[in-house]
Amino acid sequence: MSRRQSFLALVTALVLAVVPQVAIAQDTIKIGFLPGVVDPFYQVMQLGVEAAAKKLNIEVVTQIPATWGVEVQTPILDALVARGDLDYIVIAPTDKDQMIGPLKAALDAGIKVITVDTFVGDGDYVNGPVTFPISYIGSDNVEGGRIAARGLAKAIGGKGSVYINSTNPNVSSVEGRAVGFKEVMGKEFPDIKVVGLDFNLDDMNTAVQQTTAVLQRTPDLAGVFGTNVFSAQGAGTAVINAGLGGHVQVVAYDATKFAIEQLRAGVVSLVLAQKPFDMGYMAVQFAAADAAGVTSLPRRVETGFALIDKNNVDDPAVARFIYQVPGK
Ligand code: T6T
Repeated sequence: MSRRQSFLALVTALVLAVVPQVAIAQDTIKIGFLPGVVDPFYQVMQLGVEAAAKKLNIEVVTQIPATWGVEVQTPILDALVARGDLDYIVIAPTDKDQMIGPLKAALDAGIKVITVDTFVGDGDYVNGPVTFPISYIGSDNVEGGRIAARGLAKAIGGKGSVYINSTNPNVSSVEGRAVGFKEVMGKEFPDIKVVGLDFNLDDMNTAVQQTTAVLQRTPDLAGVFGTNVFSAQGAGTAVINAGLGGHVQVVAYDATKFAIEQLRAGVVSLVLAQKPFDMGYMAVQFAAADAAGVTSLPRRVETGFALIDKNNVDDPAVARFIYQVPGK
């Protein structure tokens, strides 16, 4: 081999060694993560997103709205789309109808959509009215509402008046929870009456005021279902302020520190922990798999619950699902 031939052979070998890395770099995707609001549930979801992104070497741009609502989430989504460098959006839509248009615009701009925690349309991305998102990854919230109803019915001995404090209408997650709760109370517990459902617009102070008013006008109130972090915290606080802890039972969706403290104090009888870490982690994995050409990703993934009561709260297998954010 001449010196020139050996030089060319060396250059070719070097190029071949470098090419695979170039190919990987070109395949890299960038994801926008847009949850519903700043709260412990979505903060844990963010941990899942970041863990998967680190593992898969994917860049994520996270934007968390300060308050809940279409009017806050839409401009943030539009700005993420306008960046022009995102391939996927992982989003918890804050309204099942009003977020369809803004998400369709993202898709038209070339950004694929994965919904976590909440969905658009009816959540059936195969046969439903909205089919463009890759997948819905989240809780089966109607089933969660049923579980909450059975838990509350047990805690109050199967009779009395109960009340639901929720956040906003037209949000798939909390709407499903109230539907499942009322369904079970109506079908399985003839001696329990659901006396009301209020929307606190994701504001804990409003939830306190609403629950306080219901406690005052319903002397036989036996239980309250708080359908999310702010609702359950507000409901629990109102019960404590009225000196009715242990008399009026609270079932709390979302395993916050507050809910667990009140479980230990006997104010809350059941906590439904969702799996936000799993939702975030899987959403990033799904984006990576879709980008790699996987075509059979499930269009709906139910992540399940951990049900926490005073008997199992110290069991590490259950306690690991309490929402824990380092430094918070
Ligand atoms: O309950 C969660 C979430 O599942 C829901 O969609 C909105 O509220 C929370 O983020 C809790 O604040």
